[in-house]
Amino acid sequence: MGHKMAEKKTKKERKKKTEEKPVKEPTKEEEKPKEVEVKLPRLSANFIFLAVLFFAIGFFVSDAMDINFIGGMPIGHVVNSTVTTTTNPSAVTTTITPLSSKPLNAIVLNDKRCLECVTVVQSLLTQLETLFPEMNVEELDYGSNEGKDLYNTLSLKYLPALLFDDSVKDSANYNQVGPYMEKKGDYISLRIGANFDPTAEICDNGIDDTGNGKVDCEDESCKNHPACMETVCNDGKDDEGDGLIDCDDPDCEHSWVCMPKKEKPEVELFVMSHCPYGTQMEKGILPVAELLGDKIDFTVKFCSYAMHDKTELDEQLNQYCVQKEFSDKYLEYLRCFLKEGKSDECITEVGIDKEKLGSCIQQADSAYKITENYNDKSTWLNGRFPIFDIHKKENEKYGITGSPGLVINGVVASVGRDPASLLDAICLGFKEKPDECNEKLSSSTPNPGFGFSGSVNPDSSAASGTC
Ligand SMILES: [Ca+2]
Ligand SMILES: [Ca+2]
Ligand SMILES: [Ca+2]
Repeated sequence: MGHKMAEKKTKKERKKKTEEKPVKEPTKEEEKPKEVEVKLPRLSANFIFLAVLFFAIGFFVSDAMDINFIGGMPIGHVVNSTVTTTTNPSAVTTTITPLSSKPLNAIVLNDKRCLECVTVVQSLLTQLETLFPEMNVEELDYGSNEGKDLYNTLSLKYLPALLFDDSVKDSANYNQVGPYMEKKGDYISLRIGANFDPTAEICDNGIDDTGNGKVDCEDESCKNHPACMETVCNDGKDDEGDGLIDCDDPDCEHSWVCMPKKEKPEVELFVMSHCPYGTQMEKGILPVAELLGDKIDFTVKFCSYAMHDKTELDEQLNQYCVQKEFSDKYLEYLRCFLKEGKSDECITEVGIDKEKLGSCIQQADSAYKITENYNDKSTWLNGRFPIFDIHKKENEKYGITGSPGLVINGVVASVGRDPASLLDAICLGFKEKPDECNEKLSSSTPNPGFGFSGSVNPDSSAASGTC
């Protein structure tokens, strides 16, 4: 059955579901800013500001969606509405005791539904206040009429906006921020790489933000928001509350955990026989294959090219033929081979007929031109890797590009390399799970390479490397 390959969705990605809770609509009384007196520490301003500013650049730029750039350099970033809102912080006017004779007025136009915006503004203000101790800041919320008017008048798109009077140019430290300022109507705006669009529907706040009568997930624009999707496809829960659980929800259509079920699941593991991450996966899956026995159809297949020279080609021919001619001895052979990679000893130990094996190897070698291609470097992949074409068709079908790659019932699965995770994954492929699926196998991830001792941290790169 040519089942379409599943889109790879890692567990982490699927778990990305936002955990924010809906918040209440801002109350009317908050629309008018209140005045609060605060004292600021007298810090030596410039370096701190710039240091923090540039720290913020590095920190925020990575997932910026729409950043304002100044001289090719973004100076801050606010994530957008995919994350929810604040717990109603009051709009506040901060009055600084003027230290110079010239007053400097600034307006912060923000949206309290955007928690990140509030945090970023707070930290920016702290920095700016050290630069401009004489600054009077008025904070306006987009939710107020005044805020909305200003937003529209200045044709702003994203919030927060930091807007200064012209008098900022007379400030002693203007040269520190001048390059990051631009004219906006009657104001001078500090470009902070904001990207919160206050006119868009916020998908998880229980409010019809755009006034089109459609709240949150009902709004078309929220279709791909995590709060409006079945984000975990195998937890037995209806994540977004549309009445459809896990694989019954079309959102899970491309998740590998929703693979077609079979009476006897087909498990294809693609490796390079001497790839340390391939052997790692083999050590993880071996107890599962041994446990499930002929309740599954388990085959080790090989990548279309080798990275570990002729030894690897020979061993892959060897294992191909052991599986073909002595299938009931393969797992035993593999368990032996994975200890130290000693094929000959293992063939003897497991009691495989060497003559019969040898003739299979010879046949396969000539049919698939393994040695012939090895001797003709012009056939090598990128001139570097000899070709191993026995499972070429399957490699192409599943898009296998390295070792290891796991396919269950024709769907590429993204699974940890410990026996417990692999058992769970393969058991998802059963129409009816056998009792073996309740078995508790080890959940420690085997070391890469040969040998059964030791394990690695499942979150480390040693647990997910590929050849
Ligand atoms: Ca909403
Ligand atoms: Ca679910
Ligand atoms: Ca659902």
